Amino acid sequence: MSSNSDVTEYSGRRFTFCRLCEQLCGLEVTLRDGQITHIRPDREHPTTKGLACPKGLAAEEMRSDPDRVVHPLRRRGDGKFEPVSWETAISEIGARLRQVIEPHGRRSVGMYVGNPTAFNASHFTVAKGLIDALGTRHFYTSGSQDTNSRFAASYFLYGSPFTVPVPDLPRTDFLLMVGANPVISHGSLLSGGVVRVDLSDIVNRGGRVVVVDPRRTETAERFEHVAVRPDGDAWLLLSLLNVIFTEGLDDRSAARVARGGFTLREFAATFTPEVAAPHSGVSPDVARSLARDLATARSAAVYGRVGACLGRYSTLVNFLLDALNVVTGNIDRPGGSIFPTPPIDFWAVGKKQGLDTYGTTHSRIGGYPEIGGIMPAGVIAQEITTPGEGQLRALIVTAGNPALSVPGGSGLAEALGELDLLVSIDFYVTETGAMADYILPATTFLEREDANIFVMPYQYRTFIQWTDPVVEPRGEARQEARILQDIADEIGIVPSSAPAVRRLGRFARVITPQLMFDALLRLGPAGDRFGLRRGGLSRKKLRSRPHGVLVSETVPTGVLDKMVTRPDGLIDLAPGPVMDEIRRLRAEVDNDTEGRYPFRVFGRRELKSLNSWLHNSPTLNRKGIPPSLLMNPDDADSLGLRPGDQVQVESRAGAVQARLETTETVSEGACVFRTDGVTTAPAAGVGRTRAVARTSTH
Ligand SMILES: Nc1nc2c(c(=O)[nH]1)N[C@H]1C(S)=C(S)[C@@H](COP(=O)(O)OP(=O)(O)OC[C@H]3O[C@@H](n4cnc5c(=O)[nH]c(N)nc54)[C@H](O)[C@@H]3O)O[C@H]1N2
Ligand SMILES: Nc1nc2c(c(=O)[nH]1)N[C@H]1C(S)=C(S)[C@@H](COP(=O)(O)OP(=O)(O)OC[C@H]3O[C@@H](n4cnc5c(=O)[nH]c(N)nc54)[C@H](O)[C@@H]3O)O[C@H]1N2
Ligand code: SF4
Ligand SMILES: [Mo]
Repeated sequence: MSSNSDVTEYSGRRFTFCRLCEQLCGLEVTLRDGQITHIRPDREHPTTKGLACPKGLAAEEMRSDPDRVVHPLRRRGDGKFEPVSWETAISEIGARLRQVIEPHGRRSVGMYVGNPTAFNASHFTVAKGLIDALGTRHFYTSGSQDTNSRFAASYFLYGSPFTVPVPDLPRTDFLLMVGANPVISHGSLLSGGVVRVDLSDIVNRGGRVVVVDPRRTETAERFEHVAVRPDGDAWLLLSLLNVIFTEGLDDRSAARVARGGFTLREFAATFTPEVAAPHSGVSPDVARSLARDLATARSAAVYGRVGACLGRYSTLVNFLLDALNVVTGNIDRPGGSIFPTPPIDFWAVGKKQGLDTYGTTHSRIGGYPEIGGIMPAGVIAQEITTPGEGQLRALIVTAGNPALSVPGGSGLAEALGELDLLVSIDFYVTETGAMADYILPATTFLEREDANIFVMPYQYRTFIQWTDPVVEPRGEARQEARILQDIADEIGIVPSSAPAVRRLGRFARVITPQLMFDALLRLGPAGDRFGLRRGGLSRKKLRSRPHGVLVSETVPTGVLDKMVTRPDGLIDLAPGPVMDEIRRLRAEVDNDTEGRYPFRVFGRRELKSLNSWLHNSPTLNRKGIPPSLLMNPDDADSLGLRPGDQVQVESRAGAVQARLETTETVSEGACVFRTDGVTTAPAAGVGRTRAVARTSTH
């Protein structure tokens, strides 16, 4: 075994981890003369123990893909791209940024930071640093599409958007899982092992896993399924609270950690299972026994993910998930919902720097509150096209494909064309990159060092792994932190969120990401305190343990006082804006069922694709699979449609065509897009859709 220090001409094995999704599977990479010949799951990896999925194992295909961008590209007058040197690209981008900034100010520059930054610590840190140094409001991330409502709920509950509980999978007796499909997704805001295996272990120990989803998903199929109407979760969760309160099943000790319980009880009073059923699609009997089982389980955890973060009440839904954890006495307790305190607590650092904000500014368009400095990506198009002070004129997109991934993508793609400058940092010419003035080639995860920093706050086992690069970057690919640093240099700013670091000017570059990592680790809870604590960790020590270090099988509890940053130190179970959402829900007259758009549509993931990308690998090859729409056979019958029909799906946002598949796994009134290989599908959100009209038959 060796640490992966020397990457050229090496023959032998190297250990690293996949950075495509949050499971972060350990990989064993075999090289001959510096070339990768095999990738296998790492059998000695402490948390993933020799398991991985086809995506990670195909990482070399992605790396050596002939379509990959490996040199900086510049758009020519005729619209085609030509290779240019890094020097030219960076200095021209700098000049064009200055041309925008001089007349219009730094606030006319923005960034969109995509999903893969969650697996690249230095990348996100420098990107956020660049935004903070510019002082611009135009900071957008893929969080708009999948997580920001979770963060908002945390802000209202705990005082900080960064305080997010994680279900204690290794110890829980009862897991209620809302809108998540970890058998395919491998878990999100949930990491620390092979999630599928840890879920099965709950059942093997005699516990239960209940999946609330409008589709009988691969996860629901394996465990217990409660079919909910899409966007009906708030009704269901309120009815669970109703039963728990009226039957006196709530844990009285909750009052010690939370305020507002009485108000919440009053709000829940009208949401009896009978009242909720038509909206949630869950029968009163099922809701009642679910509430009782949840409240009386020895330990229980309520967890929700992307399905809980979509729809019209997503902040409320995320709030209710935790409210259930609190009133059943399961917050911050073994087997309940817990707050990891990882070896490097990135969020704690962010909190110290005052970055865990909500509503300190609002978007120019729509007046939406920022969360952690992030604005909703749905406004980007209008921010570009609407003249005025602070109009968005130059955008750097890094590791993202907003033209496909953001709701209303086609309008956004058009608006991107109006920018004075668009830069895409990516290793493909994506739908977004196709509109760019420059495409700058990034490294793949096999070509860069890293640690599991951003996933750590969501780990139910305390685990840390450092990896060096496994191979040299292809062509001229560079790491994003360096690319963004170089661009920042050109416009004379220091890309850091810390004002003290910005004051160092160019000297700030001596504080490398590696140095920062080492310092944060050594001073953190598992660190060696620079020699003061024997057996503690440092970067050097991690490099000598290439499979990573399992610091502890379980996460310590009893940390709530550190996590709640509200002034009175109590969790708020009745925050005003969230209670207003309950009023809005109650007042809602659900016209849509009878109206123009009777169906509710959402997306579906496939094992072998990843959001809008990863369609290029021959083994994963999902190209050529026609877009399809899944629907309950009864719904299809009532519309006179048959499987295989080409159908048109319309919503307020637009229309797409797809081939119809019918399946009992989809609840009535719901329809599901397979989003893989589909370039025209709407974002995987809950939308409204009109009667599906047949456009041709088979
Ligand atoms: N149609 C559709 N829309 C979706 C989703 C979907 O499944 N389908 N999923 C939703 C969800 S949950 C999310 S999180 C968002 C994601 O939204 P985005 O992050 O905007 O989109 P991704 O498809 O994840 O695109 C990632 C891009 O980064 C590139 N990339 C991959 N690795 C790296 C890297 O290491 N460095 C750099 N610089 N680039 C890299 C890929 O080539 C790809 O172009 O999309 C949401 N919208
Ligand atoms: N293979 C693969 N793995 C991935 C990804 C991928 O594209 N492919 N993407 C990665 C990313 S970026 C993320 S964020 C994670 C997501 O991880 P998960 O959240 O675990 O996965 P999703 O497939 O988004 O699951 C959302 C579920 O919500 C359901 N749903 C839709 N609407 C509703 C609703 O109104 N109520 C309820 N209760 N459920 C609803 C959907 O049917 C779906 O099963 O996966 C990651 N892993
Ligand atoms: S993409 Fe597959 S191999 Fe990579 S971390 Fe996720 S589950 Fe593991
Ligand atoms: Mo996501």
